[in-house]
Amino acid sequence: MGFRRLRKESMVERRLLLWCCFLCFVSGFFTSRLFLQEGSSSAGDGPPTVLHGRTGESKTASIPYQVLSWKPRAVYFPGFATKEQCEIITETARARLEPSKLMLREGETPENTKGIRTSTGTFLRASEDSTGTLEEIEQKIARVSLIPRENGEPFNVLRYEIGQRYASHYDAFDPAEYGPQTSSRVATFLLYLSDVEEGGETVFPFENGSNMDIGYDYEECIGLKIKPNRGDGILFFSMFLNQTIDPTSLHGSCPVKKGEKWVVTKWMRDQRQV
Ligand SMILES: O=C(O)CCC(=O)C(=O)O
Repeated sequence: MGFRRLRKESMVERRLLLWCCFLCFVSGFFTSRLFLQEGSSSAGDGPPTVLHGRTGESKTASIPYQVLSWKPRAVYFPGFATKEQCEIITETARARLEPSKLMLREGETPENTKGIRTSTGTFLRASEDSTGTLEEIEQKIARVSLIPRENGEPFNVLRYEIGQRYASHYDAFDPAEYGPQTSSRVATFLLYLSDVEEGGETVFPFENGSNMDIGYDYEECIGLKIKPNRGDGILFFSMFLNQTIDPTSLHGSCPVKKGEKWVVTKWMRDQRQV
């Protein structure tokens, strides 16, 4: 009797175990299907998306771009900001403009470098703009560059009036010329806040290695020239992937001949800035 009872009990236990395994399998199967359906929206209207990480985005984005050059690595973004966003940035900066400054090498003074950078400008943090526009632009720059927002310097809004310019220069500061640096500017995003009737192009004189062996005069506007167009942006890298300065990233702003140029610069460094 006792033996029979024992056998019956162990059969019940085995069945229970089998049921548990079956239920685990079925619930696992359906849960994974549910996740996969969430991640892949091919059944919906928009383009298909994939599962994303905690810091990723749940939707695909269409941000048009054109590679301008590989030497330096430079990309153009048409329609990066709206007309209204450009106006908000310009008006926030207008009352605060001061003569633009330069980082000085040893032996350089504000007097003997006069004329290199003749624009006026101001620095603005995204938090200083209550409309949230700078915040939106900063986020979008981080998304297209994949450089975290924390690595960006405050925005530098610049106004160039007729005849004003920025002679060709590097954004990355070579420690051999500028002394030890705690971090380096690796990339720059320029957002044009206005059109310019004539002149005012951003210029890359050494694009693809051109003009490097002619004793180039840093004030000359030759090479790859980009005409400012309100709302459009350019991203370029001043450093190679091995963290040395890309000599072809030399760039400047040609003098404005007709009209006025407004642009906002976001320099991005290899170390967090905040
Ligand atoms: O105004 C431009 O187009 C270029 C500005 C620039 O070179 C800079 O701010 O470093």
